[in-house]
Amino acid sequence: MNIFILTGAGLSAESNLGTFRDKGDGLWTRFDPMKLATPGAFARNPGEVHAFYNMRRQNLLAAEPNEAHRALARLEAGLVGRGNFFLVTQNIDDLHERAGSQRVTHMHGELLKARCTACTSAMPWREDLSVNLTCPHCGRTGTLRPDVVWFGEVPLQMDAIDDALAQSDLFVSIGTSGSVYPAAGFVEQAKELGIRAYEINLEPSDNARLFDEAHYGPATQAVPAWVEKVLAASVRS
Ligand code: BJW
Repeated sequence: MNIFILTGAGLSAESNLGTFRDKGDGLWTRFDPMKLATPGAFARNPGEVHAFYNMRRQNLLAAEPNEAHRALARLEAGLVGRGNFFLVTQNIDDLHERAGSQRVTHMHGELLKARCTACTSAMPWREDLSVNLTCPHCGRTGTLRPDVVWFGEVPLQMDAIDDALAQSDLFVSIGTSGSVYPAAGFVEQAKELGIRAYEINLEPSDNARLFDEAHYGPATQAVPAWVEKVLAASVRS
């Protein structure tokens, strides 16, 4: 069995990192993404964008992976030699890695990395960013930005993602509203290729009608339960 998994903010919600669009406390219900998550916003007001990502980086450094992250790491380990496992996340946190996942594709980048807009070097970064910093690679000042993918930018590793999806037997979408492309289009791609699609989310996503099967509930309960079923079936087969 070749499994392709897409994760979103709902997976890390129970690690206290919040989501983008949940009513009330979603980041994009409190902050305007057009002022914080576009290249134009960064060009116009880098200080405000840095403050937003500095706050989120500090929250991330205080957060811990949850049972859903740990279950996906167990699944990856349990499927070694039994099939391909491809995990792509829209999340910019490092909770999959800290839970033990070995191979994670971060299509929207990583909050614990900075990138220089002048020389394009990317580097690990755990401190606050500001316009006063100098790039350690090229020596220019004011050019460092969070290494994340904003609206209007092309998500990372799309060729590898498309290849892995095409080779899978099962597409599983976990904790994502299905409202941001190209990730929101993966389920349609899967269906066109005849691949079964399964959704795990707190509530039906924008694309819920496209999935063959779904389980609605908190990720920390729904994901471990599903993983145990898959691992048990893989041992029998
Ligand atoms: C739980 C739970 C619990 C809660 N347990 N579940 C049409 C077609 C194609 C593109 C476009 C289009 N129209 C517009 C576009 C462009 C745009 C786009 O999609 N806009 C939409 C608003 C319509 N897309 C882009 O600009 C992208 N680039 C692009 O398309 O380039 C062109 C190109 C593509 C491919 C090849 C070649 C060219 C870039 C998108 C970048 C998105 N960036 C952000 C910010 C990243 C940095 C940061 O974190 O600040 O990424 S926006 C934000 O949304 C973030 C997320 O990764 C992304 C998705 O959010 P997610 O994860 O789904 O979170 P939520 O909050 O929406 O949903 C959470 C879900 O969890 C909910 O359903 C809850 O119910 C659930 N939940 N608690 C389980 N405990």
